[in-house]
Amino acid sequence: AHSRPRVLQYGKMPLPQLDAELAQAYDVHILSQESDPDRFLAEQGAQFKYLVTSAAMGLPARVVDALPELQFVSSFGVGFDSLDKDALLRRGVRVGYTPGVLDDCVADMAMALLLDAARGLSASDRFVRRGDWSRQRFGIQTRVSGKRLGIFGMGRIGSTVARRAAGFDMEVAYHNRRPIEGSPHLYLASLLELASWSDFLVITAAGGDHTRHLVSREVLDALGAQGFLVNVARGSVVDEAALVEALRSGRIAGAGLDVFEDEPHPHPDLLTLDNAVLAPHIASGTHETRRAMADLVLKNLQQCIATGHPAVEVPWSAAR
Ligand code: 8YV
Repeated sequence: AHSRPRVLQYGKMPLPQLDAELAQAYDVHILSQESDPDRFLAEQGAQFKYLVTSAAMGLPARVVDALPELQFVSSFGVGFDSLDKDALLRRGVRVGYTPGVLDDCVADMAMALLLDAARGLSASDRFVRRGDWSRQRFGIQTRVSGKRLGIFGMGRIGSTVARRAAGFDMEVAYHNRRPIEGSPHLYLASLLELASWSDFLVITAAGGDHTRHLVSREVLDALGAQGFLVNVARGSVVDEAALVEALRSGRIAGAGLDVFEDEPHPHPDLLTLDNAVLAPHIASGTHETRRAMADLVLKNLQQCIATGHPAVEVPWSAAR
């Protein structure tokens, strides 16, 4: 009988249906569901050429090192900062991921957080539910339309946010490692300059060592007391303790956050701040987008098994 390829799944996928589809097509072992994952790796690690994971779960060097025959990783997500690049490169493992298909939904979420933070939507919902409406007035909020939107990280998602902003008659500027050729938007050479210029600063830059804590106390002070921060990228890009201080003391006006330094554990003080809108990393979490991401995870895996290379692979994997 034709035997299905063995696939090691690092843990449950961000779309439950995908777990079922993987189990249908492959001989899948879910590492996180083994009673003793370390022992399982030690005993059976050599039997796996293919591994499936997600940006949320990542892939530590320890696991890569326990899989001597590993050839290919198919990861669910556009971010690959949680996958151990050095371990994978050293071993020549090719890595597929899912860029492009989530740009619209992540950009929609950036606008939702921006509008919510500026207009106090979540705070107003709490106000109505508490019964405060009949007792007091809701505070006056901040206009969005026509304001300045700064984008840190002008990639696929950043430029999709810029298109959304045009519908709100917003002026757009950006900071990026380098200026984007042909971009109609103002390029500012530093994040500090961008923050000073912006009414709203939206983070759509990749995570990882290069961007760690770039949104610092200094950058937040440049954004200023009338300014709002929106982060739909990675919590690691922002110094979360500095952000809490800036929100608490009113050195910035508010924030809309889908990502945090230590998920699923936002800084505890964020939970008490009424000028922060908090979401549990759901920007890509629509039926349509998670389905498209799942399809790309399956396609990358299938194509790699058939041809030796994934349909879409991370830059450092493809560059070899
Ligand atoms: C995922 C993400 O939902 O794509 C990414 O990089 O962060 C999100 O879209 C999540 O990480 C699950 O992998």
